[in-house]
Amino acid sequence: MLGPYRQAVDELVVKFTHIKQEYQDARMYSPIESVSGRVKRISSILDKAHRKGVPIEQIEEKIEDIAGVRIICQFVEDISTVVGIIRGRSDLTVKQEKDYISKSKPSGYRSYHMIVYYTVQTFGEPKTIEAEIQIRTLAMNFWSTIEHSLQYKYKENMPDGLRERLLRAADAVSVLDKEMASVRDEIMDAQNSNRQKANIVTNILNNIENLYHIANEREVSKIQKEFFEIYKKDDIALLKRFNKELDVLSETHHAQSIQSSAGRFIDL
Ligand code: 0O2
Repeated sequence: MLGPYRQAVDELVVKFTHIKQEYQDARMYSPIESVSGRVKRISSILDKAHRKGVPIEQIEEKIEDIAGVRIICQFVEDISTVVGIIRGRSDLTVKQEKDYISKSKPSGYRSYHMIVYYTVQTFGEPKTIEAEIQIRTLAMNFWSTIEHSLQYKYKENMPDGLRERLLRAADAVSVLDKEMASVRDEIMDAQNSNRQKANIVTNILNNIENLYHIANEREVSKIQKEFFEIYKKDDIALLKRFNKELDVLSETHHAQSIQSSAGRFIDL
């Protein structure tokens, strides 16, 4: 029974991870920080069915989170972007949304859940299954991971004192998310300029490596020294200018090497 659920989780994790990759390739901030998935263990499925009074033959119909995917975002604002992405996908049909962020659960749990229909192509025929997608921030995830393991330890008998401390911690998580949201632009600027710097440096190093194949070795090692000097200054504008100059130099050397090999061809 679990085969199609495993396939669905694997496929959905790949698909959402690729969305993050697409944002990165476009050099844009990704609302998705990380993606993970799991198929519920048989013992947990049976526990849940028992808890909810679901007969075995109705498990697939009534237990919506046999396949579970978790999407972690940096900021609360990113969650609605991810929800929009999921609503707009043609390979998913949203069955239900549960917003435990606007209104947290009595335990203090906060997260946005979407129950979706997803079709997998199995060996025999296509099979449409339900999957639960949990979308939450890094901070919400920290809280719920800890609280989940305590729930597991204490089952229904969590001591009152611990429960209260967890509720206070949930409030602190909420404050932390609000604080982070207020400095989101600053953080995103810092992340963007780090990413931009890393891209420029990669470009420069690629150019230097290529020049070693087509230009004079002494000239290239001079360029390399110059790059280290500029790099030490940690000035993105200088790096950008240097990168542009190298682009032009590489183009010129490349054109010269094409011309000379064409010349050799005509000589032959
Ligand atoms: P596991 O071990 O994570 O799989 P409902 O009838 O809709 O109220 P249901 O079907 O349990 O109840 O749905 P709900 O409430 O959306 O919860 C689904 C999953 O959300 C849970 O799965 C948990 O993963 C997570 N979750 C819900 N409430 C809490 C909470 O108070 N604390 C933590 N840490 N996680 C929570 P399972 O099957 O309970 O557990």
